[in-house]
Amino acid sequence: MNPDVDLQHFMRDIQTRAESALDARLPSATRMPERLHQAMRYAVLGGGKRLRPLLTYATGRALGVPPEALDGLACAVEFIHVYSLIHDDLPAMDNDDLRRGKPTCHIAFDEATAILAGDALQALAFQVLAHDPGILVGAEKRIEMITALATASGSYGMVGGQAIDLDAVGKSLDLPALENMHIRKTGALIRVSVNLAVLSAPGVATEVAHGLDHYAKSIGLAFQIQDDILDVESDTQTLGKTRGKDQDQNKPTYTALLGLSGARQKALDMHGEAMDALAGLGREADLLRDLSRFIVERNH
Ligand code: GRG
Repeated sequence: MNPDVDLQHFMRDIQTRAESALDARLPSATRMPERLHQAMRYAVLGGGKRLRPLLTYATGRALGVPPEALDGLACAVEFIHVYSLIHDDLPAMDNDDLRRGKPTCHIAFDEATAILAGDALQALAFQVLAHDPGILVGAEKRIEMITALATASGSYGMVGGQAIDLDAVGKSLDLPALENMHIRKTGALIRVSVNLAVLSAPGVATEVAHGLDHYAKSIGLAFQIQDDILDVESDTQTLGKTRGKDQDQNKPTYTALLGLSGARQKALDMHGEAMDALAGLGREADLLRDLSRFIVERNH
C-alpha cells in the first residue's frame, strides 16, 4: 500500500466526518441569538486542516476505538482550537483579517460578536465532553477528559503560552524558553487531541499511553517549527492567513534562532522522536506515523 494514498483517503474521510460532526453539535443559525450562532458556525465550518481531529481519530484507530466514540472528543478539541483562532485574530492580539482563506470572524461580523463566539465555543467544548452520548466512557473517565482539556487550554497550557508569546514580542528568547512557550501555546492542544482518544480506550497499557503522549509532544513541536518555516517560505494565498506576521511583529521564532536549515533539521529530529515513541505499536499506528510526516512536509 502507498502510505501517501492511505493518508489522503484518511484525511478526506475524517475531514468530511469532522465537518458533519461539528455541524451537528453547533447551535442552529436560526436559533436565538442568531448573529452569535452564525458567527460560531462561520468560524468553525468549511475550513482548516482539522489536524487535531485527525490525530484523535488516528489514535483511536491505533487503539481499536470506533470513530462514533471519537466524534465528541474531536469536536471538543476543534471548538477550543477555533475559539483560540478567533481570539488570536482580534485587534488586541494579532490583529489579522484573514484566516482559513476568508475574512476573520471579527471582520465578517464585529469585534464584540467575535469575542462572544470564541467564549461560546469554549463553553460548548466542555458541554460536549460532559454530555455527548457517543462518548462511551463512564462519569469518572469523562471528568478525566474534562480536566485534561481544561488543563491543556487554560493558563498552564494554550492560554498561558499565548500570554508568554505576547510578552515576548520584541524580546529575545533562547531555545529552551521558545520551546517552553510552544509546548504550551500550540503543543498542549495537539497533545490532548491524542490523549483524549487514549482515555476513551479501555485497558491501554501504561507504556503505550506514555509512548503516545511522547509522540504527541514531539509532533506538537514539529508542527510549530514547520509553522515558523512556512511563515518565512510560503505565501499568504497558500497559507490562507497572513504570511510573515511573526517577522513583522518581531516575534521570536525557530527560524530566527536556528536559521531555515537549522529549523528544518530540528523539525526532522522531532519527527524522528515521534517515530521512536511509536516503536511499541505495529501497523495499526501507521496513520499516526503518516500524520507526523505530513506535519513536517506540509505547505499550509
Ligand atoms: C487567544 C486564547 C488564545 C490562544 C491563542 C494557539 C493560539 C493561542 C493561537 C493560534 C494562532 C496561531 C496562528 C498559532 C500558531 C500555530 C497555529 C496554532 C496555527 C493554526 O493551526 P492550524 O494550522 O490551523 O492547525 P487550521 O486552520 O488548519 O485549523
